[in-house]
Amino acid sequence: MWRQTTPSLLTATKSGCFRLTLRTEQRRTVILPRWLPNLNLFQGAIKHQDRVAIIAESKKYTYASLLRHAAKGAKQLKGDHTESAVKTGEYPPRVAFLFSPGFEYVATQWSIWAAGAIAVPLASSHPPAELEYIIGDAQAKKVLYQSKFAEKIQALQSKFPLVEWEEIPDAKPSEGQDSDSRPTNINEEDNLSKDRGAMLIYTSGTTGKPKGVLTTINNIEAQSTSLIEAWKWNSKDKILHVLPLHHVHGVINALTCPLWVGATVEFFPFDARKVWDRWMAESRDLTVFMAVPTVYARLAAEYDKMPPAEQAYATKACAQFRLMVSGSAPLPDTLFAKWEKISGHKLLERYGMTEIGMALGNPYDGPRIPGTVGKPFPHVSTQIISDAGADVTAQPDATGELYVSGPQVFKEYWNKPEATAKELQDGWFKTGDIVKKSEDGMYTILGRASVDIVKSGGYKISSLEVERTLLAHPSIADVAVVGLPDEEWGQILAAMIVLRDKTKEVTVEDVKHFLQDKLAHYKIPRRVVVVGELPRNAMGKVDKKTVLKGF
Ligand code: MCA
Ligand code: AMP
Repeated sequence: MWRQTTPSLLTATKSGCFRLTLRTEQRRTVILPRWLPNLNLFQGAIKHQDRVAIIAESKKYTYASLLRHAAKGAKQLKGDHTESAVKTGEYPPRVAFLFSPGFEYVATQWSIWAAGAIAVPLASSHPPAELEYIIGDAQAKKVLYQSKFAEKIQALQSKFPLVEWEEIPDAKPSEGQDSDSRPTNINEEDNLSKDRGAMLIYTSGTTGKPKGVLTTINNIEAQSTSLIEAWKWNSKDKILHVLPLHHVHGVINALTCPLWVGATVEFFPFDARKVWDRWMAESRDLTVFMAVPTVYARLAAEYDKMPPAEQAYATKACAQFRLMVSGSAPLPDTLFAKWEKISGHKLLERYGMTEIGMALGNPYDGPRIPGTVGKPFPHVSTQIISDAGADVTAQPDATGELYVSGPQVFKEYWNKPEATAKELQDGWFKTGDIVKKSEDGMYTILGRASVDIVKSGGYKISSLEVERTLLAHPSIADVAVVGLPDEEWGQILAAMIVLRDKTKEVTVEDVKHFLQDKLAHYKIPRRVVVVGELPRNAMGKVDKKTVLKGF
């Protein structure tokens, strides 16, 4: 029985914890827990504390470590505001964060969620101009960043005098016994409204600059649990994660899903040869892999370079996987067949979008049909709406735009009520993708309704954004940007240019040089032609079908 005779002392320990020392007749020390709000993601992680959550650069980090960093980070974030300011309101503060894929990225993301703020992931590959746009558009209150990006951040700080900037030190791996024994608990009373904004991911649209897609805690939960059910994610899984962490594919499918169930995520910067080496390592401990078609094309090309004996070894190594998924862009039938020959796996092709998470997928158990993207995932509803506005969902092979509804569908475009009202009506999101459905219910994606959207290496690019940026080039009078079919990249960007001064020249290198500090590298055209004038239709609009033929 505790008997307090003198006031208690709260002291900070070296590891950053707090120790409550009660002055009693018999002195004892009680370690106070750290607290996290009552979110299902954290509830799940609490059950798996001793398991490895993250591996990065061969260092291992347990769920206990992740929870502790999340709780500590959340406390620091909330320190800037009163608790209620963070936790109430439809639009909590936006906290942007710039980290490479690794433990610190995840710990920071979780701490932002635990603080009740909106996580805005920034891409480390983006030039300052793209970061500036996102920080400004999201009206970020705070930007957290890893020390290695300090220089990149410095270039931005003067532009945002009201934003708070904080460098986050790298975490120590949890080797053996964790030095910090303070437990992390869930505060069951601390319920965040699940309909509040939780993540803002920027995606290109037909109107030019990227739009912020705001998803709520409910959306993230629905997107994750639907895939967990469909793909049988479980705590024994280990995924090799090679994708960027500023898009849904990398953030939800390959990261939040495994962490939801207590599985292990091993981050691995994509390099085809190194990925094969990792797969061929003795451990054979991986179970899931997912990527965009370009990644599979690169892996297949690397396989082709191996001598026959190594190829046989590589093929055998692929048996460790229970699931290999392709998505974000069309998977060519030839690549599907080639990959099956190489790995013995029929790739599970699925279809999704930043605004809706994953909508359609080939079956986990059952035939995977190349060229199709399967049927709606659990809890997803779909409709096909014809050009004339008729619902043709029930008519086999009728084409139309895909509409999607369900708990996965985002809340709104950030600060763009008109765009939200246009694309999201009565809970149905208009995807802009033209589809058809076969008699047995399998969907095929036929293409985009707009030629101004290009998919290259799995990244969505607005040709209008690239055109507008190129028009600032002093020698360029007019420009049309299109996506050319390409085996490796799906599409590659190409620019048809009209010069101000016909005696001058503009090359691909000039274009690259001009754009590299303005746009992400995947938005840079790889082909350039100079013409006297752009082909236009009777209305004076650039005729992009004719532009395509000019390369
Ligand atoms: C890079 N290069 C390109 C492109 N990107 N060339 C043509 N088109 C491109 N788009 C060139 C570079 O200039 C360089 O050439 C060389 O290729 C290698 O560049 P690097 O950046 O190193 O390429 P990489 O790192 O190997 O990247 C390829 C990649 C990457 C791994 C396929 O693009 C990637 O991670 N893509 C995934 C994107 C993604 O996750 N999308 C999901 C969004 P040089 O050496 O001559 O300079 S869609 C989504 O989230 C929805 C919800 C969904 O459905 O999933
Ligand atoms: P994003 O806006 O970057 O999330 O990209 C979403 C877009 O990627 C969709 O609207 C589709 O056009 C395309 N997409 C995703 N998965 C597939 C797929 N399996 N096949 C064809 N297109 C896809």
